[in-house]
Amino acid sequence: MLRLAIQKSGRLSEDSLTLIRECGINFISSSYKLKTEATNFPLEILFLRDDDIPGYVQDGVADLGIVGQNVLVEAGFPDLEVEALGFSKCRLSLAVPRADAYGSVESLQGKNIATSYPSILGRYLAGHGVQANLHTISGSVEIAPSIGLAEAICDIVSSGSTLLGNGLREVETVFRSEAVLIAQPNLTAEQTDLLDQLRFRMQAVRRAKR
Ligand code: PRT
Ligand code: ZN
Repeated sequence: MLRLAIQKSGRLSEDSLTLIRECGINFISSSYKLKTEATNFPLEILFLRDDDIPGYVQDGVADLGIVGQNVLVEAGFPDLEVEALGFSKCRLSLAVPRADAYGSVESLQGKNIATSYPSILGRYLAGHGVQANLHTISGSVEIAPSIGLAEAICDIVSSGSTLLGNGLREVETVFRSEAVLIAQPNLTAEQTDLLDQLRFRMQAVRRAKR
Protein backbone atom coordinates (compact mmCIF):
# COMPACT_ATOMS: atom_id res chain seq x y z
CA MET A 1 0.00 0.00 0.00
CA LEU A 2 1.14 3.55 -0.80
CA ARG A 3 -0.15 6.74 0.80
CA LEU A 4 -0.16 9.74 -1.53
CA ALA A 5 -0.67 13.28 -0.20
CA ILE A 6 -2.10 15.87 -2.55
CA GLN A 7 -3.32 19.44 -2.07
CA LYS A 8 -6.86 19.61 -0.66
CA SER A 9 -7.99 22.73 -2.46
CA GLY A 10 -5.85 25.04 -4.51
CA ARG A 11 -4.02 25.41 -7.77
CA LEU A 12 -2.51 21.91 -7.67
CA SER A 13 -5.65 20.00 -6.70
CA GLU A 14 -7.47 19.52 -9.98
CA ASP A 15 -4.39 18.65 -12.04
CA SER A 16 -3.21 16.23 -9.33
CA LEU A 17 -6.57 14.39 -9.30
CA THR A 18 -6.70 14.37 -13.11
CA LEU A 19 -3.21 12.89 -13.32
CA ILE A 20 -4.09 10.08 -10.91
CA ARG A 21 -7.27 9.32 -12.87
CA GLU A 22 -5.38 9.41 -16.18
CA CYS A 23 -3.03 6.81 -14.70
CA GLY A 24 -6.07 4.52 -14.69
CA ILE A 25 -6.55 4.73 -10.93
CA ASN A 26 -10.17 4.92 -9.81
CA PHE A 27 -11.36 6.43 -6.53
CA ILE A 28 -14.31 8.32 -5.15
CA SER A 29 -13.54 11.80 -3.90
CA SER A 30 -15.84 14.07 -1.98
CA SER A 31 -14.99 17.54 -0.80
CA TYR A 32 -15.76 16.54 2.82
CA LYS A 33 -13.39 13.58 3.03
CA LEU A 34 -9.73 14.11 3.85
CA LYS A 35 -8.83 10.57 2.83
CA THR A 36 -9.91 8.15 0.14
CA GLU A 37 -8.81 4.75 -1.12
CA ALA A 38 -8.34 3.76 -4.75
CA THR A 39 -10.50 0.86 -5.87
CA ASN A 40 -8.10 -0.71 -8.40
CA PHE A 41 -4.59 0.14 -7.13
CA PRO A 42 -3.11 -0.16 -3.60
CA LEU A 43 -3.21 3.59 -3.07
CA GLU A 44 -4.62 5.77 -0.32
CA ILE A 45 -4.99 9.50 -1.07
CA LEU A 46 -4.71 12.14 1.67
CA PHE A 47 -5.92 15.71 1.11
CA LEU A 48 -3.70 18.28 2.87
CA ARG A 49 -2.45 21.88 2.75
CA ASP A 50 0.39 21.96 0.24
CA ASP A 51 2.79 23.43 2.82
CA ASP A 52 2.40 20.33 5.01
CA ILE A 53 3.13 17.81 2.26
CA PRO A 54 6.98 17.90 2.17
CA GLY A 55 7.27 17.40 5.95
CA TYR A 56 4.73 14.56 6.00
CA VAL A 57 6.61 12.75 3.23
CA GLN A 58 10.01 13.40 4.82
CA ASP A 59 8.66 11.87 8.07
CA GLY A 60 7.03 8.94 6.26
CA VAL A 61 3.50 9.88 7.42
CA ALA A 62 2.76 9.87 3.69
CA ASP A 63 4.84 7.80 1.27
CA LEU A 64 4.31 10.04 -1.75
CA GLY A 65 3.21 13.60 -2.40
CA ILE A 66 2.49 16.03 -5.20
CA VAL A 67 3.71 19.55 -4.51
CA GLY A 68 5.31 22.57 -6.21
CA GLN A 69 9.12 22.64 -6.29
CA ASN A 70 8.90 26.11 -4.73
CA VAL A 71 7.27 24.67 -1.59
CA LEU A 72 9.50 21.58 -1.59
CA VAL A 73 12.77 23.50 -1.84
CA GLU A 74 11.65 26.18 0.63
CA ALA A 75 10.83 23.39 3.12
CA GLY A 76 14.42 22.17 2.73
CA PHE A 77 13.75 18.72 1.21
CA PRO A 78 14.72 19.01 -2.50
CA ASP A 79 16.05 15.42 -2.52
CA LEU A 80 12.56 13.95 -2.10
CA GLU A 81 11.75 14.75 -5.75
CA VAL A 82 11.38 11.67 -7.97
CA GLU A 83 9.47 12.90 -11.02
CA ALA A 84 8.70 16.29 -12.61
CA LEU A 85 5.02 16.42 -13.59
CA GLY A 86 4.91 19.35 -16.02
CA PHE A 87 1.93 21.25 -14.58
CA SER A 88 1.55 24.29 -12.28
CA LYS A 89 4.57 25.91 -13.89
CA CYS A 90 5.46 29.25 -12.37
CA ARG A 91 8.45 31.28 -11.28
CA LEU A 92 9.58 32.94 -8.08
CA SER A 93 10.58 36.48 -9.01
CA LEU A 94 11.81 39.71 -7.51
CA ALA A 95 9.70 42.77 -8.31
CA VAL A 96 9.93 46.47 -7.53
CA PRO A 97 7.50 49.41 -7.90
CA ARG A 98 7.17 50.25 -11.58
CA ALA A 99 8.36 53.83 -11.12
CA ASP A 100 11.51 52.90 -9.16
CA ALA A 101 14.91 52.79 -10.85
CA TYR A 102 16.42 49.32 -10.88
CA GLY A 103 19.88 48.41 -12.17
CA SER A 104 20.76 44.94 -10.99
CA VAL A 105 20.22 42.64 -8.01
CA GLU A 106 23.11 44.45 -6.27
CA SER A 107 20.86 47.52 -6.01
CA LEU A 108 18.80 45.59 -3.43
CA GLN A 109 21.70 45.75 -0.96
CA GLY A 110 20.37 46.83 2.46
CA LYS A 111 16.76 47.02 1.21
CA ASN A 112 13.64 45.53 2.80
CA ILE A 113 12.16 42.67 0.77
CA ALA A 114 8.83 40.98 1.55
CA THR A 115 8.46 37.31 0.66
CA SER A 116 6.97 33.96 1.63
CA TYR A 117 10.19 32.28 0.45
CA PRO A 118 12.98 33.52 2.77
CA SER A 119 15.09 30.40 2.34
CA ILE A 120 15.19 30.30 -1.48
CA LEU A 121 15.52 34.09 -1.69
CA GLY A 122 18.19 34.24 1.01
CA ARG A 123 20.32 31.72 -0.88
CA TYR A 124 19.85 33.59 -4.16
CA LEU A 125 20.84 36.93 -2.65
CA ALA A 126 23.83 35.42 -0.84
CA GLY A 127 24.95 33.97 -4.19
CA HIS A 128 25.02 37.52 -5.54
CA GLY A 129 26.76 38.91 -2.47
CA VAL A 130 23.67 40.90 -1.50
CA GLN A 131 22.54 41.40 2.09
CA ALA A 132 18.93 42.53 2.49
CA ASN A 133 16.31 42.54 5.25
CA LEU A 134 13.82 39.79 4.47
CA HIS A 135 10.32 40.21 5.86
CA THR A 136 8.50 36.88 5.83
CA ILE A 137 4.78 37.22 5.21
CA SER A 138 2.51 34.36 4.26
CA GLY A 139 0.19 36.02 1.76
CA SER A 140 -0.71 39.19 -0.17
CA VAL A 141 2.99 39.86 -0.58
CA GLU A 142 2.30 42.14 -3.56
CA ILE A 143 0.82 44.91 -1.41
CA ALA A 144 3.94 45.25 0.79
CA PRO A 145 5.58 48.10 -1.21
CA SER A 146 2.41 50.19 -1.40
CA ILE A 147 1.90 50.04 2.38
CA GLY A 148 5.52 50.92 3.09
CA LEU A 149 6.56 47.50 4.40
CA ALA A 150 9.23 46.84 1.80
CA GLU A 151 11.00 48.32 -1.22
CA ALA A 152 10.80 45.06 -3.15
CA ILE A 153 8.99 41.73 -3.07
CA CYS A 154 9.77 38.17 -4.08
CA ASP A 155 6.73 36.07 -4.95
CA ILE A 156 5.28 33.48 -7.32
CA VAL A 157 4.41 34.81 -10.78
CA SER A 158 2.63 33.05 -13.61
CA SER A 159 0.86 35.46 -15.98
CA GLY A 160 2.29 38.58 -14.34
CA SER A 161 -1.10 40.27 -14.04
CA THR A 162 -1.03 40.39 -10.21
CA LEU A 163 2.27 42.30 -10.32
CA LEU A 164 0.90 44.63 -12.97
CA GLY A 165 -2.29 45.24 -10.98
CA ASN A 166 -0.24 46.24 -7.96
CA GLY A 167 2.05 48.62 -9.83
CA LEU A 168 5.05 46.28 -9.69
CA ARG A 169 7.66 45.30 -12.27
CA GLU A 170 9.32 41.88 -12.41
CA VAL A 171 13.09 42.36 -12.36
CA GLU A 172 14.76 38.99 -11.60
CA THR A 173 13.76 35.33 -11.84
CA VAL A 174 14.96 33.67 -8.66
CA PHE A 175 13.61 30.13 -9.16
CA ARG A 176 11.57 28.19 -11.76
CA SER A 177 9.00 25.73 -10.47
CA GLU A 178 6.57 23.03 -11.54
CA ALA A 179 4.62 20.30 -9.73
CA VAL A 180 6.67 17.25 -8.78
CA LEU A 181 6.06 13.79 -7.36
CA ILE A 182 8.00 13.26 -4.15
CA ALA A 183 8.68 10.06 -2.20
CA GLN A 184 9.76 9.32 1.34
CA PRO A 185 13.34 8.02 1.62
CA ASN A 186 12.54 4.66 3.29
CA LEU A 187 10.07 2.87 1.03
CA THR A 188 9.92 -0.91 1.32
CA ALA A 189 10.87 -3.00 -1.74
CA GLU A 190 7.20 -3.63 -2.38
CA GLN A 191 6.38 0.10 -2.18
CA THR A 192 9.29 0.94 -4.48
CA ASP A 193 7.83 -1.48 -7.01
CA LEU A 194 4.43 0.26 -6.76
CA LEU A 195 6.12 3.66 -7.12
CA ASP A 196 7.87 2.45 -10.27
CA GLN A 197 4.53 1.32 -11.72
CA LEU A 198 3.02 4.69 -10.89
CA ARG A 199 5.92 6.63 -12.43
CA PHE A 200 5.76 4.48 -15.56
CA ARG A 201 2.07 5.37 -15.95
CA MET A 202 2.70 9.08 -15.26
CA GLN A 203 5.42 9.17 -17.91
CA ALA A 204 3.08 7.48 -20.40
CA VAL A 205 0.36 10.07 -19.64
CA ARG A 206 2.83 12.91 -20.29
CA ARG A 207 4.15 11.34 -23.50
CA ALA A 208 0.59 10.93 -24.80
CA LYS A 209 -0.03 14.68 -24.30
CA ARG A 210 3.01 15.83 -26.25
O1 PRT B 1 -4.18 26.18 0.98
P1 PRT B 1 -2.84 25.74 0.55
O2 PRT B 1 -1.74 26.13 1.49
O3 PRT B 1 -2.82 24.27 0.19
O4 PRT B 1 -2.56 26.49 -0.87
P2 PRT B 1 -1.73 27.82 -1.23
O5 PRT B 1 -2.67 28.96 -1.21
O6 PRT B 1 -0.48 27.89 -0.41
O7 PRT B 1 -1.23 27.48 -2.70
P3 PRT B 1 -1.92 27.72 -4.13
O8 PRT B 1 -3.04 26.77 -4.31
O9 PRT B 1 -2.16 29.17 -4.39
O10 PRT B 1 -0.67 27.29 -5.07
C1 PRT B 1 -0.17 25.99 -5.05
C2 PRT B 1 1.04 25.93 -5.96
O11 PRT B 1 0.69 26.29 -7.30
C3 PRT B 1 2.17 26.92 -5.63
O12 PRT B 1 2.99 26.49 -4.56
C4 PRT B 1 2.93 26.94 -6.95
O13 PRT B 1 3.80 25.83 -7.04
C5 PRT B 1 1.82 26.77 -8.01
N1 PRT B 1 1.45 28.01 -8.71
C6 PRT B 1 1.39 28.14 -10.06
C7 PRT B 1 1.10 29.20 -8.18
C8 PRT B 1 0.82 30.06 -9.24
N2 PRT B 1 1.01 29.38 -10.40
C9 PRT B 1 0.40 31.42 -8.95
N3 PRT B 1 0.17 32.19 -9.88
N4 PRT B 1 0.98 29.61 -6.89
C10 PRT B 1 0.57 30.86 -6.64
N5 PRT B 1 0.28 31.78 -7.60
C11 PRT B 1 -0.17 33.13 -7.10
C12 PRT B 1 0.99 34.03 -6.70
O14 PRT B 1 1.29 33.85 -5.33
C13 PRT B 1 0.45 35.42 -6.96
O15 PRT B 1 -0.31 35.90 -5.86
O16 PRT B 1 -0.87 33.81 -8.10
C14 PRT B 1 -0.49 35.20 -8.12
C15 PRT B 1 0.25 35.52 -9.38
O17 PRT B 1 -0.38 35.02 -10.50
P4 PRT B 1 -0.32 35.86 -11.85
O18 PRT B 1 -0.91 34.93 -12.88
O19 PRT B 1 -1.12 37.09 -11.66
O20 PRT B 1 1.14 36.16 -12.17
ZN1 ZN C 1 0.13 26.67 0.92
